[in-house]
Amino acid sequence: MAEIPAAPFPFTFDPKSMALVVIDMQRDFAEPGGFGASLGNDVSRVQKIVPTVKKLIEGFRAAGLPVIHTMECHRPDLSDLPPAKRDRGNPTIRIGDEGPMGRVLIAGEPGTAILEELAPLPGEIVIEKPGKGAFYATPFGDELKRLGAQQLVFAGVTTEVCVQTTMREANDRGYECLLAEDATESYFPEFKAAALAMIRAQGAIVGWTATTDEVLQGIADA
Ligand code: TIU
Repeated sequence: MAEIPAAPFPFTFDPKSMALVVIDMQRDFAEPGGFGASLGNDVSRVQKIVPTVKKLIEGFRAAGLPVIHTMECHRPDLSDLPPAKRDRGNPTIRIGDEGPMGRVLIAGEPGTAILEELAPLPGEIVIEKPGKGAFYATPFGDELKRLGAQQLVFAGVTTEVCVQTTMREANDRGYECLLAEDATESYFPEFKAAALAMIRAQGAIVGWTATTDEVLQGIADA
């Protein structure tokens, strides 16, 4: 078994069962005029982690390890969008409405796409998910089983919403989860700090955290 110097204690892994999961690095969360901005958020915070996420993705690819991408999005007919989700809060534009980058969070629209710098390569798994967690109403769990993945490294946005929800879902299903702390971001710095702390509290109750360089070094040494 190989090791990454993580918190709250080293994360041991078998390279044969390791995969990277990049959560929702979509234009809708990172660019003005998208869903994240419609909720009143400063999306420039998400832009800042793009080079680090890219480095992590490229490290996994170079090591021949799987990279899985997720996208929060809905069908054009909104059949997978509960009214409770669409009608929540007071956004400037709602999911499904026409915005500056096409219909907000709708599959196939320009704003829903993964950022060009982080685009999936042909053959990489892309999971379209209607919820915050990646397991709900998707083939994510089946794809992980098909890959034989047991240890998952997470990156993406936002730390306390889709990343944390997916990590908790994965943890309950028996996966060991490590969050790359500099390759994830929140619109709220205090929420990111709290999410990292609660993930690794109580002896890694949800999982581990480490920097991108620590993850990549651990993989290189394996
Ligand atoms: N991907 C994800 O986290 N979806 C969100 O809606 N996040 C917010 O923080 N709003």
